Amino acid sequence: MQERIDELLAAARAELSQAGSDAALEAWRVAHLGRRSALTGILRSIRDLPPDERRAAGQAANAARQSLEEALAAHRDSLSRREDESGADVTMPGYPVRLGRLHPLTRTLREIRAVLAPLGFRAVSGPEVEWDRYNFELLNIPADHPARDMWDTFHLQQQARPGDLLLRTHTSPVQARVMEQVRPPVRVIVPGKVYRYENRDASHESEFMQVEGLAIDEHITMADLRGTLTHFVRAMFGPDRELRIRASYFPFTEPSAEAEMSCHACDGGGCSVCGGSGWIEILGAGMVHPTVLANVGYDPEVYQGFAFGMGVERIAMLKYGVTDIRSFYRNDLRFLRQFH
Ligand code: FA5
Repeated sequence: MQERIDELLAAARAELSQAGSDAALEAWRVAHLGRRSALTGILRSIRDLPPDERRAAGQAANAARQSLEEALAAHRDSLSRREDESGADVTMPGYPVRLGRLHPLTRTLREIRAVLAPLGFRAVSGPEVEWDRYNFELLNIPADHPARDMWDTFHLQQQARPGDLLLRTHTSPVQARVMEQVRPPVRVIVPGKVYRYENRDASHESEFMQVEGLAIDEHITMADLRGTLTHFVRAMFGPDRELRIRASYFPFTEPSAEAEMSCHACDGGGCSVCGGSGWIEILGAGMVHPTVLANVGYDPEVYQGFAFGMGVERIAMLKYGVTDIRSFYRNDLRFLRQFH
């Protein structure tokens, strides 16, 4: 009996400490001291006990009742004192607290990292203000190479020269930085901001994010690239996605490829998301060019590898059905609140 009473007391006290208004106090009183409360039930059942137990049980239950009544009075008193001291009505409901959420690009970036990390890709970073040497030269794009036109560059000096500083136009310069520092095997991803002197439109930003991937070892082939990217699109967009690799051109890869996945909106049948083709381009990739390997001191006869570079906003647009890339950077809460 005493045990049951102790339990009731503990529960009632815990509840009382949460009561912050007159209404809550009254509800508590009815629940714990009212006619239908457990304690009143115990008091009533005492007459059914054997005579020699009645006295002790009666005393215990009455003492419990009294202690709860005192606790109630004390709590009521402290509530009204709190109100007096601050001059505020502490029983007034508070302002609702709005929970913050992760930005859709942060979520996409985290998801990309989470898909690639188990394959052994470690995330590294590099500078956004970069030397021409890393952004272009070491990547097999010497000065005056026509491929420089593929990246409209913000130069930090008047004229583009090999020793000049610029805002990196892609995350690929970090390939060279990593390879200069470590010996193979290499397996890294590089998430980061990149900048291009471009007109902004629904699918182009002048400041956006990329994730670069790089894997170098002794026996890496196109099949490894294909396997990695197939795993990536299935993990990001569902197990039914197919990967298609088409020939492309980047000066720092040979062969170069454009990876496309079967459209996740129509399953490859053709719709407005994929422009009717059933395929969506998701990234540029290829086998690292032997010249790039030699530039960083790797022997291209011994080591090979693959690299890829994707646009994070473009992946997020596909994932969330966003039709204008600029929405990500407008800070419009009506847009941002859609992403739970
Ligand atoms: C590159 O930047 C290469 N560095 C990618 C690469 C890495 C190829 C490693 C081979 C090996 P590209 O310019 O195509 O390639 O850009 C890669 C991705 O960035 C595009 O597929 C696209 O998703 C995204 N992207 C490019 N330009 C913009 C832009 N203006 N706004 C938003 N995203 C863009």
